[in-house]
Amino acid sequence: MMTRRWTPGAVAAAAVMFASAIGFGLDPALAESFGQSVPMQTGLQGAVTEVARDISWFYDFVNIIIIAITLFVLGLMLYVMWRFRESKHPVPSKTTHNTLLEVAWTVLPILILVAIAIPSFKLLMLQYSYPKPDVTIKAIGNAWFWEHEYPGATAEDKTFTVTSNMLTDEEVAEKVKSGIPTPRLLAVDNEILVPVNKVVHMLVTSNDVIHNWTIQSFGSKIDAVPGRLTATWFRAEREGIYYGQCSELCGMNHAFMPIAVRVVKQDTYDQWTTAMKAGDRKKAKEINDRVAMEQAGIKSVAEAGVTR
Ligand SMILES: [Cu+2]
Repeated sequence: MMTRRWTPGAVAAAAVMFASAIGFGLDPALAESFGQSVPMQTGLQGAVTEVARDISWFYDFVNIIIIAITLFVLGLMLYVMWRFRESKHPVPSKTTHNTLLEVAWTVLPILILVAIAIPSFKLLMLQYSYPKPDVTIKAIGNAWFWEHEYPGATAEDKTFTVTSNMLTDEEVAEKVKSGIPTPRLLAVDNEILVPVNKVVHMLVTSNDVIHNWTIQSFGSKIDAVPGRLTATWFRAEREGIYYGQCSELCGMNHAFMPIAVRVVKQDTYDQWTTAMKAGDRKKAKEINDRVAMEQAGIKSVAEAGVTR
């Protein structure tokens, strides 16, 4: 015999669905999830670019429409089941056509789709608008790590490359001990730095298979295709560390090739690029560690107890 009792699993699933339905954008604690997700998060990560803000708005807007339609259809079905039940309504109506109703259920969905299409195309135009860049970086996907090339304009203005590999659990533990927030599976050995409030063009390609360069808080996501150059842009308005992950299933270690972008003040960025161009990786690392500690609210190296 079939039982119709709610199992604990079904109750939990329903609770999660309900929480997701009402949870987006409402919990102020979740608004702080910039650059990475937090436990129990239901919406998108905090937006720090115009594109990401528009994506968040569009996500909420479409969700509201979806929930409204679902509730409307559910209500209609429950009403019909109750109103036309056999005991109350034994002789069914033979009505087959209703012009007004048919026009309504054709026109109304068209209007809803147009209401979705207008902001959707506006967002698409913004994503592909590519304002004049202040900084251009080339991201190269590899199985399974990212390289970021900062192209120099002249012979003196040297090109340099940052190779980022994910930190191991031991390396994460060591860095956490020094006080710098270091998330597992996201933190890398060499972060890339970009200046705050500046337009960055990210040219994206791959050395082997298709990867995808993504930073959710920037609203950036673009495929890295071998033999081709794709591009995304962002203008980060808030300093801090922003993580992303390869978002195209690329093979065995797909889950272990994170991207870490640190948004810093222009002068910090200039110091860092000068050190990198001079080939002084040690100094560049010190600048990177110092800004990481500052952004984590740690005053000095001594306070953090960083050992090198
Ligand atoms: Cu990949």
